[in-house]
Amino acid sequence: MKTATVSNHAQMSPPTTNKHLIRWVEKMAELCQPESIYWVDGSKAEYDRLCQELVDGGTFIKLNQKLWPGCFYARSAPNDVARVEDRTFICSLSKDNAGPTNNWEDPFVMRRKLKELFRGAMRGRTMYVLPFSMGPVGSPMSQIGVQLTDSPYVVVNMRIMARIGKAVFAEIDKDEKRVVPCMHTVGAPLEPGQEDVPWPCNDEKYIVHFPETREIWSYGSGYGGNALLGKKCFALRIASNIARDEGWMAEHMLILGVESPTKEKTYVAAAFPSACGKTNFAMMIPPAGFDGWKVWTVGDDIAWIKPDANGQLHAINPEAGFFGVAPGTSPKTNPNAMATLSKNTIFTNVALTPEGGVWWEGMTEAPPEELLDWRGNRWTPEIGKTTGQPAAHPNGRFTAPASQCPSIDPSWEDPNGVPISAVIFGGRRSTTMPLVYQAFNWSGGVYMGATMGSETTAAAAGATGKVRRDPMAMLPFCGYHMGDYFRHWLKMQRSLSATPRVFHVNWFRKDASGKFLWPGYSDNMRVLKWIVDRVRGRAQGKETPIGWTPHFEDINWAGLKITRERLKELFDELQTVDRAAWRREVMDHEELFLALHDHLPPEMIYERELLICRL
Ligand code: TSX
Ligand code: MN
Repeated sequence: MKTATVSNHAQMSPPTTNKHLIRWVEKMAELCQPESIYWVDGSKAEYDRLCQELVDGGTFIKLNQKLWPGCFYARSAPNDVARVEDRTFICSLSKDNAGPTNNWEDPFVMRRKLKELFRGAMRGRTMYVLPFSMGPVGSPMSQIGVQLTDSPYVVVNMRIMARIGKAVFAEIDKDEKRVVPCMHTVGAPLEPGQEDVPWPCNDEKYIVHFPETREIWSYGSGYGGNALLGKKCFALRIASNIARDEGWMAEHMLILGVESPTKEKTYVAAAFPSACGKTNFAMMIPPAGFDGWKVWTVGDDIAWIKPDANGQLHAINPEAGFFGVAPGTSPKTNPNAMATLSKNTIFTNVALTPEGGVWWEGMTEAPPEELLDWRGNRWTPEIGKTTGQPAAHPNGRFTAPASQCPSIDPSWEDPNGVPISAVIFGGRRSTTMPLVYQAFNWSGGVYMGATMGSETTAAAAGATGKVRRDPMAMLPFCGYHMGDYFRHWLKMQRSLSATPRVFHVNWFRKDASGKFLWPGYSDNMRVLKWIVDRVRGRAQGKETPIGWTPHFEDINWAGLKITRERLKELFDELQTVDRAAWRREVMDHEELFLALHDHLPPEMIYERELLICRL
């Protein structure tokens, strides 16, 4: 077998002494039959070379380097644009351990199926051996994986999203650290002489997790969460299993730090379902009237949270970049994201301008006169209007280094993480849910997270405006039974000297005429400050049946150009706890609980009874 097809690259012997790793690579190469094996060193030179090869092969377009320095543009195949939840499997030994919210297949049956699929799947391609660390290299909270992939697009994206290469091999060799093996193929072998396509993939897709043996096998997709295996597959589905066994938490949460004018720093972690603006919140800039306040970004998607020796929770962001949804991102909605993606960024499935720049819906007020859309077809505002087709795919993405974010927290790579004082849950709810309320205690907070939901938007499939339950925003990402996951959350309290305070926010409540009541974005700082003040024991809470809510006077309204009277009216409408609506809400919780009944912790039933009584 040949090694290293990467141009002008001398063959290296494996840059690791780990015999298990070398033997596994050999075994997998025998199965997948790649034309060559390439051990990824993670260097900038290697990255540049791979990007050039992707340009030469037609996968990448190099953007105008004056406008977008270091940036590349890719279009995926139209049948490979998002995660495939119905093709995602948790193959635990017992079906019961996967629970009713995951697809399950017998691990022996699935292994046989995967062997079949992977046999010869990399023919004509290079198999990259890609070592990665989720979390800073060497941090006691980090975890290591090695992904074997036949996609150079994956390698260059992973270099932004994780710590990869030589330093990780060194870490593996240091103390024979446990490594999570991650198999990935786009499932498009090349016969001799067959020409490649810009985005190889397979109609048949499998995203498979073996929680007991901590393995990931991904077949047929080159896109995002299906292919960058460190992210959703490892850092959430596999890590949630590791975390349960080891007494910590792997959560679908952003992490941010709030700095006050006195330089006091308070970190919070927040879970929101998709389409709620998680990245925008993580990078928020306080509004006028908040002089001296600053929001620092630690992460925008995943938090690994662990109690320290004193029973204080500490969190790391296991990622090194942002894989963010582009549409809707603009200098108005998220200036920090725009600065982050201004250079050294990979864009996928957005639109291309004639000048060699990128564009997406919501980036500017008016669209450019002419574009190539995410499929590569000519697009004008006129064509968009008549066809109803957007220029950028709604799930079009940027892959950008976190280090480029102007609000990146000075401690974002602290190997011990940052101390977490509050957990925030949220959803997109046009009714019922107030702007903000605080749970009475930890188990009330777990109930709050377990029952959270979000209204479906036009961007997702299915009926628009229906509340879909998404416990802790983990429905597609929890690698075991959701009922056991709630139990784990409850159990965490025992290893903590002080539990974080738990809050629920809703930026999306509407008035009777269907207008958003809350301006959102920067103004969310007003809510965040109340949360910090509550955590610090400085702000009053008003007791309601559902939890504590702020008094009007406890929110900083400085800088808003609305009369005090109108503001008070608005606030009262935003904070209304409509008992009738809430009784319906609690009835609705039963549906989820019935599905999980045999694993549901009794505390959840108890919390529900308490809530019903208070209503
Ligand atoms: O990200 C959002 N956030 C969080 C910001 C820190 N979005 C976008 C959601 C889709 C990803 C929001 N949309 C937010 C919000 O707080 N709020 C809204 C709803 C909204 C939309 C438009 C307006 C107001 C609210 N426009 C005007 O008031 C003019
Ligand atoms: Mn996410």
